[in-house]
Amino acid sequence: MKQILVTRSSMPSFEEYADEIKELWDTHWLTNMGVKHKQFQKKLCEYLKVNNIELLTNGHMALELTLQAMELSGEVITTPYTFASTTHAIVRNGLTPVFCDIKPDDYTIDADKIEALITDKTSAILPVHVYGNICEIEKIEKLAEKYNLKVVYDAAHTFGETYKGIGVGNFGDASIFSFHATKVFNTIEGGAVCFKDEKYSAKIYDLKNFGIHGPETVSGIGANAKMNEFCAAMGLCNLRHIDDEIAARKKIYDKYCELLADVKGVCIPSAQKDVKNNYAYFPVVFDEDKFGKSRDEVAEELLSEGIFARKYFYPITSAFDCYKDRFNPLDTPIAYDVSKRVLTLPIYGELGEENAEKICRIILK
Ligand code: T4K
Repeated sequence: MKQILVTRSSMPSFEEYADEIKELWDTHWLTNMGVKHKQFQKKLCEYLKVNNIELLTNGHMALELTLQAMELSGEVITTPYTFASTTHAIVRNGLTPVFCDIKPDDYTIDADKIEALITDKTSAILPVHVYGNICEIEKIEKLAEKYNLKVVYDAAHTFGETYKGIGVGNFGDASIFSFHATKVFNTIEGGAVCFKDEKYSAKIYDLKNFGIHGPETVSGIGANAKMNEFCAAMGLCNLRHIDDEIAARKKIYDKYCELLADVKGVCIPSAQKDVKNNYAYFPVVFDEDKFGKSRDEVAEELLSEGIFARKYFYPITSAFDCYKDRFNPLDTPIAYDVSKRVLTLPIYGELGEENAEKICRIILK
């Protein structure tokens, strides 16, 4: 039986990639901010409509080192409805995540519930543009101004998106992106961060390159989180095809919407106002009482037909084993509830509308 996975890395042709990396065999310059890194950085700034971008080894290190660069302390308000990385980045910086609930319509942080969680220990808000849904930027900005808090967006899912025509990397004090193999846009592994204040670009550069300032000068206590030339080359290739990939994803997304809209007990995404979408994920939330089957039953049925839908994001991070006895998942009842009912359906450019139809047929059966 042919398997369909939740996503499939988009790749250029072998020849295109081989052509892109050919010069590395002449120069033998494979990493440490080489030519491909520089070219890719410049091209990304243009595509993402941002003034600055630092490239890193992956999205997680971009986030973890950004929090470190901002010298945050105490508590960070965030949501548990996300991938492990968001919460781990906070905890691994010695900070305490304070979990705010999400909105039931787009699963992003409920900005109206943030203020009640702010204490004299709060230093930042870390909202997640989950599935590519943009958070309530204006409300969050107002709160940050009022309480003098930093805002770091986990924009791992929002490559290429705009809000009111502005590149999503421009919001908050920083926004981090993931270029992992499973993302709309990939550099095999990779990540990046954009800052409002460019002074942080120098800080993150130190943190990703041992704090080295010259062959005999080390003035910062940095780690190693540089993007290498092969990943940057993959980025240069994939960037040439990104608009086609997003357009192909839109067709799948529209097909799912067409076939699953108006089905009782099935909640599908709705378009956000003023947002240019990248169609990163297609989350479906099942109401067992109305639909007649639970999320888990639907997932099993799909699996029996070789279709690997995924339960992103179940469990919520506050329910992880590693955080047992530390957080209470019931503090965020909406996130907890949605996580038990959500299934993200396969979506990627090469999936094809006929496969999307097949997936819907199985669900509706
Ligand atoms: N913040 C958020 C909100 C995130 O979602 C993520 C990552 C991060 C931060 C951190 O960014 P990175 O440090 O990862 O750059 C995957 C990804 O590994 C992860 O990047 C992503 N979020 C998360 C949502 O999904 P898994 O453990 O579910 O991946 P895996 O290996 O099960 O792969 C899923 C499917 O993707 C496979 O069934 C097939 C396909 N696939 C996978 C790989 C590895 C490919 O087509 N090619 C591949 O090379 O975490």
